[in-house]
Amino acid sequence: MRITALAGGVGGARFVRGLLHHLSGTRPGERPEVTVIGNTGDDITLFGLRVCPDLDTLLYTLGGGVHDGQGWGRADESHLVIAELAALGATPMWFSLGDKDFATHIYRSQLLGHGMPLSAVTARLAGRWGLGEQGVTLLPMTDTPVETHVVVTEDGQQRAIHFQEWWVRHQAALEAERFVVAGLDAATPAPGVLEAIRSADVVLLPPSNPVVSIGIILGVPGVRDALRGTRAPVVGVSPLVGGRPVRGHADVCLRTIGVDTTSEAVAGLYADFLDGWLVDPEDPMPETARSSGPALVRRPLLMSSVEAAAEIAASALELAQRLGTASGGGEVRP
Ligand code: FO1
Repeated sequence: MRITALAGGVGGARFVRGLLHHLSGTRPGERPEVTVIGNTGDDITLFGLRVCPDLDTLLYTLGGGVHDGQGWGRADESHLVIAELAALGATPMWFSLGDKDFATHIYRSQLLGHGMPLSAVTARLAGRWGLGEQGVTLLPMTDTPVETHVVVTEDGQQRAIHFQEWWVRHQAALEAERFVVAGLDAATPAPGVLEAIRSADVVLLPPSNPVVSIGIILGVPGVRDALRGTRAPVVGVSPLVGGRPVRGHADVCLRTIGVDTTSEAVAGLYADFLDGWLVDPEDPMPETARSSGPALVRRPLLMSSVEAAAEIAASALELAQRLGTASGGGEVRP
């Protein structure tokens, strides 16, 4: 069995960690292969180093090295390098990079500098974190540099700033006019991305940001068509609990693209390929949406622990199994 997930940073990583926890009960030899396609639109070059926040959050979370309180960066981190950079007067200082995290960016930048594609670099980093032993392949959505920028108005002047500056420095509080994703139209899916969608038994959309995480992956030419064409049931998990994102600024991102912060509206962004949709019990998504939209399952969606995330992932797989059986597909139970 092959499971493919599209993922952003913290929400995606916690969901996939829960999925792996759930699958760890599977008999040896029957363990599903999991391919994670990570968003690279958040990537940024800082101090001459290429930083890939979503890929790193996935690596650290799945590898057991993440700072769990933050959800990103390394556990037991020190900050000597950034302090020295500050003393030197280097900028920017609004993005906190720890020493162990710096090592990832130095190594990645060294390999990229030698001409290695990001997918191969990511595979090398995944080896460090033991992803292969867990049956996981982590793929960047593309090897081509893609960067999300946000057009903001400040003092009556419009300008584009990097997504990280908007998200981290301004906490998404600067009024955004629109997102501009440099390099996306010309990007090609990284090796294995389209195959992972086409040959999957189940495709999962974790509760990642639908605009600046999943939305960016869907914008890589060919990805959306592959999702429309796959024989696998596509099951998503709403990123909204109690009508709000659990963390991050998905509500602001949705407003910026003119979409309501509701599970129904988010499902609408995936309407052309979404087969099943998990929403929170109190979600106001109308039952009438069942007839026209994806199959709906209500269950608590707060990923308060690895076990809670595992149960959500199990529900997503159960729904996929029902949908696969209904459409005459094969057995998808792990
Ligand atoms: N998020 C913050 O809110 N503040 C930070 O200083 C910060 C630093 C950082 C460093 C490395 C990394 O991989 C992630 C980091 N993040 C930080 C999280 C991250 O930038 C965003 O949450 C995501 O890009 C949005 O998905």
